[in-house]
Amino acid sequence: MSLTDSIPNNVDLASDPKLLRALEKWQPSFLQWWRDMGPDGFQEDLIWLRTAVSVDPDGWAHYDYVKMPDYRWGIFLTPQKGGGMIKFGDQQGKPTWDQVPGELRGILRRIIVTQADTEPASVEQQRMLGKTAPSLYDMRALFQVNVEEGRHLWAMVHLLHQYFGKDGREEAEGLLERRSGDKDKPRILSTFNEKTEEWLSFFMFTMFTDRDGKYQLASLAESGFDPLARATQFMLTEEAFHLFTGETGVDRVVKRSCELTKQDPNGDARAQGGIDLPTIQKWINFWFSSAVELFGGEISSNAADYFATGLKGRYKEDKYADHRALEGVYSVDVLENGKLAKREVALRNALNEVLRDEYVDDCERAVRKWNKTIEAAGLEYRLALPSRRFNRSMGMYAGLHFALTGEPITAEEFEGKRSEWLPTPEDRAFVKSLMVPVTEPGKFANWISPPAQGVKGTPIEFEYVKFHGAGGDAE
Ligand code: BYC
Ligand code: FE
Ligand code: FE
Repeated sequence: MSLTDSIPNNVDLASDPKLLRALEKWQPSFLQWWRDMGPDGFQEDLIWLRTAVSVDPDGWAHYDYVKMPDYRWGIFLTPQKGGGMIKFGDQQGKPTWDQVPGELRGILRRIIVTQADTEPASVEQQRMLGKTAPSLYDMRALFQVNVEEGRHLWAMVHLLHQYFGKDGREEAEGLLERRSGDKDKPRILSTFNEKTEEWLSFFMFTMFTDRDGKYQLASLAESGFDPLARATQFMLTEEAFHLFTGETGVDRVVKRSCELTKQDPNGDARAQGGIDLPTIQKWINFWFSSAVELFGGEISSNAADYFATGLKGRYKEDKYADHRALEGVYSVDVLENGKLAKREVALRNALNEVLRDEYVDDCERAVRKWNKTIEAAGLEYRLALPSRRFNRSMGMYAGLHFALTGEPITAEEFEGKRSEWLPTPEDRAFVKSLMVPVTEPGKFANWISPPAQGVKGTPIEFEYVKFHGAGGDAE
């Protein structure tokens, strides 16, 4: 099968033999990486997956059983929007670029590589989870997320190959060589080197880390480099499902936790084989604080450059009145002599923080929903996001210590509270001990509630995964 057949695309690959050859050369390395570092096991099983087949909002995806290595990872750019004008920064109003402007080559490559690197990293982080899926519904969700992160890698590699020549091809190789958590060749951003060994972490990751992806992609979808804007815009259509998986996944764990708490004579969900609410809170503290790092430093000249040059905008740039952002100031909380104080920063240097604000609001919204679930169960407990200053190791709060509420505290105070605020080795071992696979259609592990409904109109009992050798048509 030729590459144009095996890769659905709307970038007219067939008419660009040089690009086609470059991608054809990269494809076997990708497949080898998928076999080595993608889901462990399940590669011969039939998974009911969504595949992107076009950019038509009403029919962009096709659902069917597919073996993961046969998944058709396609390349799609959404149709151009915004009238071909750069929307923001110093070049506002000038035509968008179809080619990389020479002077922006280095920084653009860096942005694309940073984005690209997260995609395979997340697949590596999640590679063992299939073995302990709490249901077929959840197993399918995991693999859906994994193949789509693979497609996001393809989307970025296409840009590297088409627009960055030899450098781009080398970067594309590098993306398959780094490994999440590896001492010598780790993934670029910190969170993507954390372990996700159990499903509570998977749901936290898709809730909090994929949500960083949403805000970063949306900012890149404003880019004056037109192919990047259109590639990231299409990635966002798939991203919605990843976020749904995380947000509803946590909600289902919360719901079940409440049921088990009420059922236990001592109100102890753990005694009933579930995850208690305080443990869920610790996971939130860990994963939220890890994900907020991904927005970069609070005061960042890199962010100012990305914006000034027209490469990376704000979330929904259209909603702002001033697209140059030269005038405003932003007030950042800094620590001075042990006390929090406000410091005014030129807006352009605070754009990482502006984006982080949008993200934090969105996370707050989800926490309110989870709390509604607890309230409906009649329990008093409430979940909360920690302060964005809590447990940071990048940016200006790194090396300092803050309580969950954001108050400055000493290193000793922090250490004294660590086991109350963050997952302990015992907590992790306990959560892992609950991870027993459930593979009977329609059945769910004890620690999680079923979802409200099945995927795309299917019943919850639908056979989302047909195991190889399980008989008949699974072959
Ligand atoms: N870990 O000015 P600063 C997704 C570095 S998630 C390690 O503060 P800047 C997905 C930084 O590179 C979305 N290093 O920050 C989710 C710089 O290095 P140099 C991913 C970090 O440059 C789930 C230095 O610290 N997309 O799609 O504004 C599953 C100080 O730089 C970190 C993007 O990231 C960190 N957390 O960087 C699958 C979009 N943070 O210059 C997928 C592209 C900062 O000192 N990236 N550094 O060597 C960017 O726009 C920017 O690079 C950042 C912020 C947002 C990461
Ligand atoms: Fe992605
Ligand atoms: Fe994602």
